[in-house]
Amino acid sequence: SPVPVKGPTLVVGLGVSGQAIARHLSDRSIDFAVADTRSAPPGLESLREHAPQAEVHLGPLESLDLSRFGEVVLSPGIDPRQAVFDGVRERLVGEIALFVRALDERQARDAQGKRPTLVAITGSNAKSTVTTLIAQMAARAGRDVAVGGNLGTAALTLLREQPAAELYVLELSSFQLETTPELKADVACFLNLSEDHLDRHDGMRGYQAAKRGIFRGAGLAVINADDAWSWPAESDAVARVSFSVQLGESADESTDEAARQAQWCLAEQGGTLSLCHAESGQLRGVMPAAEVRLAGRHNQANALAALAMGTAIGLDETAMVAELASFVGLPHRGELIAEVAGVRWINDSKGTNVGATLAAIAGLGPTLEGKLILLAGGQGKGADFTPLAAPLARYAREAVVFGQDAPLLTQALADDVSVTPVMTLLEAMRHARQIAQAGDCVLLSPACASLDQFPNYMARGDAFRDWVTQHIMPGADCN
Ligand code: UMA
Ligand code: ADP
Repeated sequence: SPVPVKGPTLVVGLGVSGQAIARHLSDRSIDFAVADTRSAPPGLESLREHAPQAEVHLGPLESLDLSRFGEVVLSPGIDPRQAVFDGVRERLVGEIALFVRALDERQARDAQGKRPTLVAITGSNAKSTVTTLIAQMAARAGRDVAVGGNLGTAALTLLREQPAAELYVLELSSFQLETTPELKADVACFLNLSEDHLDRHDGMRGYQAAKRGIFRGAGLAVINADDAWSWPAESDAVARVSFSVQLGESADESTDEAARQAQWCLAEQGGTLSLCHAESGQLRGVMPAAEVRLAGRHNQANALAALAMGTAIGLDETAMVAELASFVGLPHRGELIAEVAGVRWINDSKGTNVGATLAAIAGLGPTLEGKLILLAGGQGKGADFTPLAAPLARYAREAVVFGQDAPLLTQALADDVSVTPVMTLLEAMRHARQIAQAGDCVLLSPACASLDQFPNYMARGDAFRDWVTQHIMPGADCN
């Protein structure tokens, strides 16, 4: 769509996205300025190198006259609801809007009107896992695939560095989707929704509405039959395929009916629990569930989502199954660090909200001979921790809670499970070592952000891995 107002483009934010946006505009000789509220944003030096002519504004946006700009392109870390944008609201877009426009332009230039395939994934949890999985399936099936978005490499950087890719796979956050007028994905997958980022969205409904943006202009919606929050709105007229890991009846009638109708599901095939595909009323086993390398029921859901997407874009099933049998997952997501004296130590530091930690407990709990020792805590972002109480009562020996919101966790859990509050992750690990018995699993899945005690979730997971490697693994000292 054409830019409505004349004037240079304003790029807001100079992080990973802002730098990619600036490059993209430079490449097209589009006149632009950059603003960042930070005094020393990460991309400043590189911008001065490749676009020395660009005007740069650092500090509060209020001191900038926004009316002299045309389009205003926001980085995802910038909240578009801020009053400072009131006068330019209809001119706000995000990086992904520019990405879609570039695909449009490319298609218009192509002699055959060809357009690369776009697969997009959103949800509160499992985005990175499923995005990586579908991209690796595609690579294994021989596709020239580019993968990124919220996962790490900005979408516009992919376009620049892999311009000839036939398939773009993007992980998209609610922040990226709310500034994308129409994504036009060939396949748009909404994995699940649970409380997160409620500080940036107007409650669960607002958060859901932002994520539903993934369906705008989509060819096919891949949705979770077991999570009604992931379903398109009535007004989203879009074809859909769904996946389910529900076995039998549940407490929720609306998802019961949806689960029965899911095209991708779990079922017994010849006495073996299998990932199955229902085609024209016939259920066919695609692979035994136990052969999916990633552990737990939640990862079987992820596998089904990837199969649904891969099938929709015509990937070879043998390649997809081979990938599912070998993909060991990403670091910090249910990552097995050690198994010593019958005790497994698992790093799920990316479990930064209650939904992720619930999935990890429900996924691992039933597989244990012993009990779970959960290490949780940090910044809870205002979430309600009480949903953790019932699964912990069932599977846990103890919850060891640390960090800023340890008192809130204790309050929410102590009636149902034994809780030990400590100050730090280090103390939590030491305590876990003392109480663990053979058959147990020590699970770091904090249900919280790490920022009170660590630079990010990766540093938190690294601290866990390093300590386990040094103090638990054979040959380690015993301090
Ligand atoms: N910031 C300012 N002032 C500014 C601009 C940014 O203070 O003017 C702050 C933001 O509030 C934020 C930080 O700087 O705390 C980074 O913001 P950004 O918009 O510059 O972020 P990028 O570096 O462009 O990275 C973004 C995504 N980050 C966010 O959405 C916050 C990255 O996802 C993503 O990998 C990258 O684009 C490429 O697409 C990270 C993330 O944490 C991993 N995402 C959230 C999540 O997964 O939960 C949504
Ligand atoms: P995201 O990119 O959405 O944060 P990740 O793939 O990084 O997702 O995984 C984040 C967390 O979600 C991990 O802690 C993981 O254990 C948990 N998780 C994985 N699969 C699921 C699922 N199907 N439902 C809920 N949580 C899940």
